Amino acid sequence: MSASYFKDFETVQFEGRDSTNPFAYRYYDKDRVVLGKRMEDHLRMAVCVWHTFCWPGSDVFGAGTFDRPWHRGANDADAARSKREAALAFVEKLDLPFYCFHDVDVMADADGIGAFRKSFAEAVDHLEELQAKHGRKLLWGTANLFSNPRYMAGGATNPDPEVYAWGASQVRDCLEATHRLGGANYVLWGGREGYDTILNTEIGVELDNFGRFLNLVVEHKHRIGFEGTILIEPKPHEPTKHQYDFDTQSVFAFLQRYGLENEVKVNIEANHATLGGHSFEHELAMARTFGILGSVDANRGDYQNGWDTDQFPNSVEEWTLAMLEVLRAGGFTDGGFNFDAKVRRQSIDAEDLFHGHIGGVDTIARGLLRAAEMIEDGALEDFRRDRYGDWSGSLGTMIHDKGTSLADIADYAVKHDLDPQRRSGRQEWCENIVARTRS
Ligand code: XUL
Ligand code: CO
Repeated sequence: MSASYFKDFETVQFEGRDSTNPFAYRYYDKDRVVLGKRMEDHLRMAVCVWHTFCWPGSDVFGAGTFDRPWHRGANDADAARSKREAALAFVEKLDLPFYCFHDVDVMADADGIGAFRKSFAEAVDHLEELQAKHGRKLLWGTANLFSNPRYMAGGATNPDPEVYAWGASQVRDCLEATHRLGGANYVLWGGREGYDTILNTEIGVELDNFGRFLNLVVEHKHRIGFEGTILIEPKPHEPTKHQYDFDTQSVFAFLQRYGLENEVKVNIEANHATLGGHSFEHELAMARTFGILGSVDANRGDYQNGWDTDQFPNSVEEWTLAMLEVLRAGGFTDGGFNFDAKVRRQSIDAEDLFHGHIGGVDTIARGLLRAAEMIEDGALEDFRRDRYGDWSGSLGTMIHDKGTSLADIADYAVKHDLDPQRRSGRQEWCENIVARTRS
């Protein structure tokens, strides 16, 4: 039932910015070399299985609208198989290199820990075949420790150690599966690792258990020889009122507290950044600064809505600023851009899945071209460097010297009768550079 789902669609190809074909890329030209690297290698784009193949188009007020063939009955072995086949076929039709999944996205429903493990193992065998058949790779795998009612009070932060142990079983299996499938990263998004009210929550116990869990995951990664990166995905809230992995700065503090700052990086999601009261580029810049920029979940929120709308990226300006940060960070090593995005509930046709992804791919590709243009032009980078240039002068060096005290610096100011002159930050000039970029 699934092999035919995309039969009316050709593989999407680059046709250039003058193309009128809605099923072509206008900016994403995978072999084009930008700043010394092929576009495909810069962007490492991935399709996510959950929004694109599992979500039926339901919302809190209404049932699914999509009528995908694999959703017509129970999520049994046949349906799960069809869904996997459709997913990998779709990634190939888009000619993108990667996909991402949660354990529960790719398997048939199963009750009980033994049946769950068996069902997931069957899915992984099949995914291995499908990856070879369609020539696609796994950007990351992750275990879903938030949907099943057992996780209502969290996985690794649950008051009940039996739930914690169930979560350990899922994560062990999913990490090993990711390793076997050649995944480049392993993600942990702690959707329910937080609280709904402090009245019933021992934050200290929960954080320590969470830190221990992450240490155990890292230990297991090394034990099995997985060389990919372990990533935490920050989000401030939803479904919990407060999620412990609130944003990149909170995650970095958490990693330092539990001794993991050299082991774990972040998977930054655009919509999570804005939910946290930050811009997308703020989160990327913060991760770059701490040296923990791992990967990105590509999507966007809505300026009016205060929840995770997970729409496809469509703002070239936002993605220009984002790509500037990714390039400043030196680009991805294991990471990439995963479309953690879903078409709207009224976009019910197979072709809508193409429009969503094609638009997102081109927005990101154009952001890359524009950011590369700004880097090559150099004016913005030069201005920023010059702005801090005095820090390599004599006073800056003296301040940084470990032997210098607060009093030494204060005495310097008094002795030289310092009267610093104000210098423009040239914000509008900087913004005009972005707006005038031609690519
Ligand atoms: C939820 C979210 C997740 C993670 C993976 O907001 O972004 O889909 O990306 O669990
Ligand atoms: Co995400």
